[in-house]
Amino acid sequence: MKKINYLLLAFILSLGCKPKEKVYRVALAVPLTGDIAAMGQGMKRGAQLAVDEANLSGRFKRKIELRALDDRADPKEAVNVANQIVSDPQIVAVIGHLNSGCSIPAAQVYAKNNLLMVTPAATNPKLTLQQQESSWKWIKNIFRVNTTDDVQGQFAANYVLKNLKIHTVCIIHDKTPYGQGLCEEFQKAYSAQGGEVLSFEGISTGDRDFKALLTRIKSQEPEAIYFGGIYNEGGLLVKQARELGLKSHFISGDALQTSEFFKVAGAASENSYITNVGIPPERIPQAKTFLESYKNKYPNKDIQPYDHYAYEATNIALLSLEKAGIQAGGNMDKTKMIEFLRTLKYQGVLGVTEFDEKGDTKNKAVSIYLVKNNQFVPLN
Ligand code: ABU
Repeated sequence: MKKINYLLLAFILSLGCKPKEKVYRVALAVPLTGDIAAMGQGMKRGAQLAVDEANLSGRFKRKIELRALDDRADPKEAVNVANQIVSDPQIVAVIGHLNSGCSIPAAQVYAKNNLLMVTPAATNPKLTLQQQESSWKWIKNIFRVNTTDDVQGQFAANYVLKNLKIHTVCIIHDKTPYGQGLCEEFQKAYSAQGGEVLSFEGISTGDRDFKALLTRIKSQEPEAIYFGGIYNEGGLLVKQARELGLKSHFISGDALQTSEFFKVAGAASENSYITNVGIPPERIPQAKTFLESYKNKYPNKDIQPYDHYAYEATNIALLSLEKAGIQAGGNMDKTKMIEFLRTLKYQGVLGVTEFDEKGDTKNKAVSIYLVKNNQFVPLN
């Protein structure tokens, strides 16, 4: 009896000592809980699809794993998450973060550890500009597959003035690097072209009652409200504006191009103008295949604004691993992965991606949509 127990113990111990399977891991750092989790969860689905396809293709001798971490859209938590990521030796690259306010500080942690960062959503120009500064002592590891808010803000200002013939606006932003940054770019371009900005005010993320602000704005009679921020506050703003009888057009940016905006705003979302970076995916042949695969894998999920960006960023990181990162014995060379992307020309679901000297995509396309019956109808 005793001998059987020893054998059993030896067997259990041998299980515990079994060498761990070697894998290549891609990290995804986005909000997976909290107010904007819908967008982070969508990005996780996009990245997972890319990882699953890579495993099915048989291109890699080791399994690829996605490790998704929740930064809760909080810059401090993003740095904590970044430190967890760089302490995992099997991680080959990080995809993220969603928020510019998280991406900017987290990028330094990755740079100090030579880790490739491919950003699929953060639009504030400072993210990549910081690695051009003389104070940046580390490798230039940041690449971004989406264009930036200077481009998006200028596009919106131009469209609002020239196409919509709107000559007065009140601007509201959410005081984040994204929302405020986008509004500053819009304001600069709009004023430079002769548009009149009647007011420029900040709200806080998490605020729910905007009636006092909107009542003030109503008395200014702007032809439009331009909002820089995310769908929760944007949805509530337009809903409460309509409840107050404010008829001004409502115009905003990429973080409102989600069905979550319709859920928050209800019927008040109708006729809103929303810009997003990039070309509508339906118009890109490679994206059609992605959209079909996404629908097959996640039949009950609405695609969120950055899911195809997360898919593309993950594919680009995996390509750099395959072509430059894997050395003899399967070990990784993280610096070679970063260097590889400097000369990349990639045809994917976003069209052609090539990176400029800052690490930003050269694809500067911006689209504008009109909301009709809970659909985003492209206008350009
Ligand atoms: N691009 C909009 C949402 C993410 C950001 O903070 O940039």
